[in-house]
Amino acid sequence: MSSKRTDMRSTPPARNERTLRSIKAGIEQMVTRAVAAQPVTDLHTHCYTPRFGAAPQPGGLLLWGIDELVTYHYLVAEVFRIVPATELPYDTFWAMSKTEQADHIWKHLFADRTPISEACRGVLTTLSKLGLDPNEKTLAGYRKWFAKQNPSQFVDKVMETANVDWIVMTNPVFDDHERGIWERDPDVAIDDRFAAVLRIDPLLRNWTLAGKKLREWGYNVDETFTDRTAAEVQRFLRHWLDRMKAIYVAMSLPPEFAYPNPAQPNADAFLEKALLPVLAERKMPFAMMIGSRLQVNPSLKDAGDMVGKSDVQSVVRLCDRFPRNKFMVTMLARENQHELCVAARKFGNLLLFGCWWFLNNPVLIEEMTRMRMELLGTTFVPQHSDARILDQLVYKWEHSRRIIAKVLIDKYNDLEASGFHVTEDHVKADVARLLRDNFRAFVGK
Ligand code: HDL
Ligand code: ZN
Repeated sequence: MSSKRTDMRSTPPARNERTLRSIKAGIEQMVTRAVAAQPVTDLHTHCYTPRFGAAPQPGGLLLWGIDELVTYHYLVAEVFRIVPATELPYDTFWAMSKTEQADHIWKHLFADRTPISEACRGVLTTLSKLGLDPNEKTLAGYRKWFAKQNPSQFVDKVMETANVDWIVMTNPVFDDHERGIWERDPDVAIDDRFAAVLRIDPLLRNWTLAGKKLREWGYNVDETFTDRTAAEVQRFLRHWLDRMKAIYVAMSLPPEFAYPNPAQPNADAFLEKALLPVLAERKMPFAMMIGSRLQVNPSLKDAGDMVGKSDVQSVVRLCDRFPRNKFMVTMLARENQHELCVAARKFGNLLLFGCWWFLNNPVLIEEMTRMRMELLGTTFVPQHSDARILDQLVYKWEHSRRIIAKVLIDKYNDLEASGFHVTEDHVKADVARLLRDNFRAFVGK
């Protein structure tokens, strides 16, 4: 038998318990260090540059500080489970000032009860990481501290604390208030800490409303999606992509989203004749965030949305029929995650991202990250913060980094058990792909 065959069949030297233990310790150290050190590009947030105006300025879009943090809509939903609307009518709560709402939430969720939910724990992590004691019974002390902060400097402080190198915004052009700011100040997003994203939900969720607005803005579109309408919608898209210098286009879509959808010919035509040709021409991704059933309880306002199971095969058909387009997809239902992972194995133009909204909880982040890594290697983006309040970047990334590190440590130990030697170079390269480079490569930045 040739020596080559003998060499090929040699097995790695048996490793004794002590060796395996020191390898495990080494891996844990390497991963923890690399994950903490790797700057994150946060590909989906609702944060804004300070030029959009900052809270508490009326109409300021950059939300930050303790009162915004404590009145985050996740916590509004949670406080109404403790003091129900039968005791505190929704309108009474909404008529309160921001500070009164925050005091109400702090009392019931943080002072009178254990703040054990993920959204509550997030506030505590943020306060601690900013150097504050999260055990206060009232917000007075925090308000004094935040009053000394300046919004733009606070952006730097939060980015440094969270180790985030780029904050990708969500810019809903059909929102009259935000569009007005863009029209008055075309350079409003000129801030190298931020990137803009053109968000256009109504074009698929409510073509009648969208068409009416487009006509008001001077775009000659019809009720049906004629070729002239397609050309005008393309002109609209190009105008705002250029004005915003957007790096991708995003939509949040209902669980019923389907492609093709014979019941909604305008929706199919919008994708086929307007959006996807423009994006293919610019090699720009289309981010579909699928599964949000809006306003199941309108009295909760932003907190009134919920989740529904979606159709992965519609994503499969889009990836298959539009091979020149790039699709970033996240789905809101836990039940969709495995089928979506398998879909990503079939299409290189599909990039899965994040543990979105109701999935952004440790138990589900761990399950999804393990599933994705075992099916996709490192070819996905494990997380985005979805931060609405700037300060949330601190906790959303502190919490997710820990879980991503935990999964990586396990997977590297599995590799070592198979005889593969994991080096620090492997770890650093993998972590960079997951937290920054996969996304930047997909948007060409
Ligand atoms: O539509 C979206 O982008 C969602 O992320 C919503 O903003 C949602 O309300 C949210 O804040 N999720 O975290
Ligand atoms: Zn969002």
